[in-house]
Amino acid sequence: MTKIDDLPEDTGPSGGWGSLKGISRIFGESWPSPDVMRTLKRQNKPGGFMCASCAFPKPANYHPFEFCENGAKATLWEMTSARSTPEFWEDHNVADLRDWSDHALEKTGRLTAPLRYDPETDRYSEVSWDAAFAEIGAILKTLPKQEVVFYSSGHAGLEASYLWALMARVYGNNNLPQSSNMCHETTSVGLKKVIGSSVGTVLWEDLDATDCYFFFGQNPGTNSPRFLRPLKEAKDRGAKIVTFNPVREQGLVSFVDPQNLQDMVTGHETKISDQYHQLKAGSDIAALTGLCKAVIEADDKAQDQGRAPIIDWDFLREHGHDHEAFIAFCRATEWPTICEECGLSDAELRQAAEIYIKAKRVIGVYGMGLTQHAHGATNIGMLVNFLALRGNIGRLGAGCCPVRGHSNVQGQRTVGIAEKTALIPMDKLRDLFDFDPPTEDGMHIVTAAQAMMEGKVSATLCLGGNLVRALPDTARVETAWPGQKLTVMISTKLNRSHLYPGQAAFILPCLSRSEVDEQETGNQYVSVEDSFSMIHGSLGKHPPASDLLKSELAITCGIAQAATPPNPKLKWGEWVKDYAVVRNLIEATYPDDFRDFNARMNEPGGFWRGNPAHERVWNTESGKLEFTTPDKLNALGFDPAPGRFVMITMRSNDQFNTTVYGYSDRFRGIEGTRDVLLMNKIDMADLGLEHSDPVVVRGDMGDGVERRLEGLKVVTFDLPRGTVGGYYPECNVLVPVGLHDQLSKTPGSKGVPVRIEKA
Ligand SMILES: Nc1nc2c(c(=O)[nH]1)N[C@H]1C(S)=C(S)[C@@H](COP(=O)(O)OP(=O)(O)OC[C@H]3O[C@@H](n4cnc5c(=O)[nH]c(N)nc54)[C@H](O)[C@@H]3O)O[C@H]1N2
Ligand SMILES: Nc1nc2c(c(=O)[nH]1)N[C@H]1C(S)=C(S)[C@@H](COP(=O)(O)OP(=O)(O)OC[C@H]3O[C@@H](n4cnc5c(=O)[nH]c(N)nc54)[C@H](O)[C@@H]3O)O[C@H]1N2
Ligand SMILES: [Mo]
Repeated sequence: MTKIDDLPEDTGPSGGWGSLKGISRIFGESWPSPDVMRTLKRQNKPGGFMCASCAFPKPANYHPFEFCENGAKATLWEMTSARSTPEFWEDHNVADLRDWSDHALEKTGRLTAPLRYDPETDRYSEVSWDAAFAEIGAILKTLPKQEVVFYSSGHAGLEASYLWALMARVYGNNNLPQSSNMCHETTSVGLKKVIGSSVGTVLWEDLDATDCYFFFGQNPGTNSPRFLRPLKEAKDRGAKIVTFNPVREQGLVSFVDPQNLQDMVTGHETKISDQYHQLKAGSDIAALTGLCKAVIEADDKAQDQGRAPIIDWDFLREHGHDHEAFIAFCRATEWPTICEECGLSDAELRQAAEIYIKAKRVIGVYGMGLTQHAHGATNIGMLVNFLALRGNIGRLGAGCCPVRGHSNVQGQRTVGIAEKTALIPMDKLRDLFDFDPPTEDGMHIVTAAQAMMEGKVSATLCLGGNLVRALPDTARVETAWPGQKLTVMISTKLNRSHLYPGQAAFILPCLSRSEVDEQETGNQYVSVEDSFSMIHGSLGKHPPASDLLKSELAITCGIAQAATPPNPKLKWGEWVKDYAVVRNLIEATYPDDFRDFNARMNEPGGFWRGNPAHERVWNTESGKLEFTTPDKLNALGFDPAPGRFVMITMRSNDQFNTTVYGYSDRFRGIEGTRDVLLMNKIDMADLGLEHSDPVVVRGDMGDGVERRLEGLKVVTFDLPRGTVGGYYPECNVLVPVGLHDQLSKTPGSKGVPVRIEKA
């Protein structure tokens, strides 16, 4: 069934009955085990388990159902009754499975037993845990230490993640890339540079107090649906919302709260965005320059007329650094130049600035639309400039709000998953564990992918994730990945990364967060950190999918024990028995962040680990908030050229990253397929294309690498001219690994140069 030939005009509000239908479809497809409702009720509440989907914060005053459409989908998907057992491999081999879709692979169900790859038969077969650990350890001992990579996707709890990072350092390197290297690394580096904090400055109390949101490139309806309720509450009290996004995302247009019976029955929709500005992909620097220019002009006028200033000059004098240069840049940049770059008129930008000027407390929200660009860090710097002009940072109801991805992606960085030695208290580790931590910086995910393509990575161990599929340049990664001596994937479900085994390859199945993690001292809590830097305990109560599953922490300790020399201070075997002991180690390593960790982790809403920028203390080079003066008006890594389009790679409402729940992107009206290229109708006419024509998309980076994607159908879509859209991960084959943010190396997945031809 494909609806692409017949696009509905109105796809309905976000939330509402559509979201319940979305949940019930997954329920029907994955046949979760019976006590799923009890598990869902415990989701995101103290004493319950913390959603394994996104990192949106969990409130202290929780609701009866503190989960959203996509959080429920994630839980149902994980609690499926389907099992991917070793017997599955009697009927399938690796080569055949490469023709399966990502959806079909994961739909085989939860992995039940450790598996080892057999090159003779091209199949995986069951192996005992002891044999797997012993063999992995033996191989690791023979490899050049600098050539081994320890990747983590942001799922695993703080305890396992802390030990994962410790294992890498005891083994002998800092090669600890993480999924955030592909998403909010721009924040970790770029936001840190300008405000001295690598995380957002906003808390729940700010959401409750704000009277204005500016959204840049973040899609709450799909990626953080629990955000929709605070947005609705803000609208109910008269707050304004302004959105900058090339795509009209339904969650930012209107919302019906599925947990509000009255709204559901009456179909009462809340209009979310007061203004929606569909700028060209990659042109936020221009739009923000325009917004700031309008604020500066309004300030000039106010001062001329003897009114109170519009700009918060006191804030700039006390806290700003280099704002003079930035203001001069805005004055010198002419409106026509700004408008041509972003595709918006000066009237539109002035109207948006008007809302900003009238608001007392503004929150700037951003996501991948700012971070995944060649000049993503400049995008973030520009958003901070804009907020700072009226002192909208470090006070109630205002601030900078990056919305993070995986449920514990931020927390993993907090407890030591980082390739940069400067970020780690190495002396503490030395004192606590009596070893010499490696002193050289390790590999970032982009450096690791490039090294792998040059044959310089011997082994990759993955704590979760689906790296082969998530990385840019899929075709090149698929060629390079099997050249490794060893690949180890700690996973819950089968995915494409398992189908490119190294010379020795293991799939190690782990418990999911909703499941009981029974150890010698009982069922173990794990903990996570959300986007607002709140730490929460999480306890699974659902029976494990298989008796053979181990926790991520137990697997980490099993590998560490086999791969590293004995050391009485490194009690891998003991730590598995009681995770509270590991939390004490985390507290000993990071005492400021984790004071009284064990005692406080079940406080409602979690405990806050603090953020100096929230208190207007700027740990930057100048000790002040650093203004960014851009050297160009777009964030792209290439110049315009005739026939060249900018592709954004997008998420549907029916996926979590590479996990494809189904083929219903209902907010965008695309049903039954993901093989589409979304395009403006005038651009289509220029290329002689008609709706639903097959097209070939070619990479246009000009770096000598041939990149090509066939099998897409073009769909007429409401996008600015010059911007086209396709789904991630399918379009990753077109994303050059060398196209990344200058400062943080985050891949430029929202600004990919392509050419389009009729197939
Ligand atoms: N259900 C679900 N939830 C998820 C995920 C998921 O896949 N599914 N993924 C999780 C992860 S790991 C992450 S990092 C987050 C990602 O969540 P988001 O940050 O929301 O990421 P995307 O949906 O990739 O892109 C966000 C928006 O950027 C817009 N955009 C693209 N290019 C530009 C641009 O140049 N400028 C502007 N202003 N906007 C642009 C896109 O149209 C899109 O609406 O969500 C997390 N939550
Ligand atoms: N073109 C393009 N590329 C992108 C992006 C984009 O927007 N465009 N987004 C990027 C972003 S933001 C991110 S974060 C990365 C995501 O990259 P990854 O984090 O590597 O990928 P995921 O799809 O989240 O990983 C899914 C797999 O994780 C495993 N899994 C699920 N739950 C658990 C668990 O509890 N424990 C363990 N151990 N394993 C589990 C399952 O086996 C599942 O198949 O992709 C990046 N790649
Ligand atoms: Mo992410």
